[in-house]
Amino acid sequence: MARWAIGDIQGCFRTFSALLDQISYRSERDELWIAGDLVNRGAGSAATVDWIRRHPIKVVLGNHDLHALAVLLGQAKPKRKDTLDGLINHPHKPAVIEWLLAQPLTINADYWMSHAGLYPKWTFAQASGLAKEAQQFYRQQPERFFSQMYGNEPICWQESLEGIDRHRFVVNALTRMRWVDEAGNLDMSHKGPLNQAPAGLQPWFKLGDRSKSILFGHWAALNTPIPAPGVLALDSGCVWGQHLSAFNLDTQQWAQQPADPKDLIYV
Ligand SMILES: [Mn+2]
Repeated sequence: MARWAIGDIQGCFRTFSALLDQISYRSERDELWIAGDLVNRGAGSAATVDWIRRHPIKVVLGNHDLHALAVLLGQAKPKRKDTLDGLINHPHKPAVIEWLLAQPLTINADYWMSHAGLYPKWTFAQASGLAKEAQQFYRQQPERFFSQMYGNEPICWQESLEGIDRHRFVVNALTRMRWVDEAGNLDMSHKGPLNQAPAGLQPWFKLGDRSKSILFGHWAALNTPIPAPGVLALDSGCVWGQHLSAFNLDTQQWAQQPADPKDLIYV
């Protein structure tokens, strides 16, 4: 039995399949964790979702998956570079929506995983509790949540936050965060590499709870698999023509599959 974690697939289904072959993944034997952004920008969003929802995978949702939900629920228009048509016209669209809504935003086990990482002011348990609260809210009132999900405010956590503002902050921190200032304010405008730190900001993983190792994706420009001790960066820029990575949770080995050109639309 092996346990592998894979980063941002973003619809690169051919590359994903080749990576599973490379690591000899067998669903009846092995465990697979996927760090979100299953869909969008690559050619095979629907194929990726269809394969994952037929297998026993530990998935967390990323910002692109939540955007896909907003579009599928009619609460957002597709953006120019979106590759969500296969999901929008999916013959089992209601089942796809139901499956996406049922996937968590964090996994809290011997490793902790979310798409963007751990907000420095939260413990692992607190972050996972807030994630469940947000998910419960958007499962119960999907139209209300997804029509108001977009936006960067509030930029800092306060326990007193309520309603949509509270859940928007939680979702932003878990799926879009990169740079944070000393006070815990999120900056959503910079995406660059570590050596281009914006003034007054540091990457989220310089601070915070390290009682277990963290798996995350979302930040392809980091270009380094272990940017801090116990912090495992799984997004190696597949959809931008680089690699899809898998990390073995037990042996700490990495496997990399070069992006299949047939998956790529914007390269
Ligand atoms: Mn992302």
